[in-house]
Amino acid sequence: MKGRQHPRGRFVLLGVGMVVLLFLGACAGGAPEAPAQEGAPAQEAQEEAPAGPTVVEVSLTEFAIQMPAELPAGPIRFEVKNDGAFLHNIRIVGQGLDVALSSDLTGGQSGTLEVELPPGTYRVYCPVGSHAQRGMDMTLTVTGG
Ligand SMILES: [Cu+2]
Repeated sequence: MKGRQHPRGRFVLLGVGMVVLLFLGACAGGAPEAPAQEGAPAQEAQEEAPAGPTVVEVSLTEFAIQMPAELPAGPIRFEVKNDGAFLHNIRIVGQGLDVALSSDLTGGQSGTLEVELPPGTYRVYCPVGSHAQRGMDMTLTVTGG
């Protein structure tokens, strides 16, 4: 009944190991790796016209915002489509910026939002009703510079 090992030490070690792995992973992830998105041919446009804005397709539904969570810094044109039935909008807040579509989109409607995003972290959400609480809320990381 004596000398029973406390398992906690091992769990702490495991936790530290995972943090180190995550850190290494974050450092190694420097290459622009396009997040796999269904049917979004966003890469071709970048190669043909490096000077133009990055075009990002955004799909709004009940209740989710579908778009990449990471984008390169610079001019970005968000092509926003309401693929749901409710009214939706998109608001981007961070780094001193606070932009949204000038009017909410009805179901099926599209809108364009052009904005120059410096590197940093932004909150992207739908300002309509309680849609953000219900899931239309995400963090956008803008990289590079
Ligand atoms: Cu909404």
